[in-house]
Amino acid sequence: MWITRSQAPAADTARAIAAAAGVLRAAQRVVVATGAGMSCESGIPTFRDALTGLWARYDPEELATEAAFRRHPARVFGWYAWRRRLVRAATPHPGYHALVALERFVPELVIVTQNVDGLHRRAGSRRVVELHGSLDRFSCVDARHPFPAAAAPEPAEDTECEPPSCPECGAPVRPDVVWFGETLPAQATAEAWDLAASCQAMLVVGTSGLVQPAAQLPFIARDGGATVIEVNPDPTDVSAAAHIICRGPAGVVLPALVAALTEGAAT
Ligand code: BJW
Repeated sequence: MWITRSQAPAADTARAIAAAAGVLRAAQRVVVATGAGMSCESGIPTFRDALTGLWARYDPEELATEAAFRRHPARVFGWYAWRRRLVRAATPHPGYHALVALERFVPELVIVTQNVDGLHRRAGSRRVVELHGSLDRFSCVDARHPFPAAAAPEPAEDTECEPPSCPECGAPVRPDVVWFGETLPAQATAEAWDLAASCQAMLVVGTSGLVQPAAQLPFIARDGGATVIEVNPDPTDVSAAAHIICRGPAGVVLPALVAALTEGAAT
């Protein structure tokens, strides 16, 4: 993979990338744990970036709850419709394609993501565990009856939007994501926890490590003997668990990591 001079990582990051490549080369099972920063360079704001436009006056942590949806269904449904539009307009950046390429170098590679944007699957990653649900699925707020995505309203404007009603029970329909105070999907959680405890390397990309229980994953991997590698331009709560820290954006560091593995494979 070709890296231009402007995309080349700084010298200390380049050293960390070389060390990370050595760890990945020796690993049988690798988990890539991703958060909102993974999608930043695709034009999707992180969860904790300040909101813009109509949503600027709201705190995302106060919109991402069932209580907020029940109090202001049109506001919360409209916010998610706006985010779905951003995601549909986005394309996976080179870091996503690098994670697909990484599958060639590792016997078993699994992505465990907190993201709800579906970009890993769109890029072509084969094994993706979604911990916080998906923007593309819907269910009613009371019984969680599934609701077809094709029937969900898609406002063309950045606006509040009344949610549809469940055809089975009449309750308002919500996005099938995991809000604060809700439990994570049981099967995805069990799989992620097993993988974290049994991998030889965990690459943690673009998460602040603030949100539980996903924030435990790097610590579980470390306790299980894995080498933890962080990819993030800024220090985070994950940094304490990391053996190797690649300070830089995912769209630069991940392609450089694949380039280092490719060069190593050629020699
Ligand atoms: C780049 C970059 C570039 C920038 N390249 N990087 C224990 C202690 C304290 C609190 C709790 C606890 N246990 C549970 C809680 C409560 C709560 C919680 O964790 N709160 C914290 C805020 C304190 N957790 C929950 O409620 C969870 N449920 C639960 O525990 O249930 C158990 C239970 C239930 C009932 C009763 C009792 C127990 C559920 C959490 C669900 C989180 N859901 C959300 C919303 C999903 C839908 C949506 O997107 O709207 O998930 S919240 C939000 O945060 C979203 C994200 O997936 C998640 C994580 O955010 P992430 O990915 O880390 O993003 P950011 O924005 O924080 O960080 C971005 C990073 O990218 C930064 O580091 C940048 O530097 C970096 N970056 N550019 C690489 N180019």
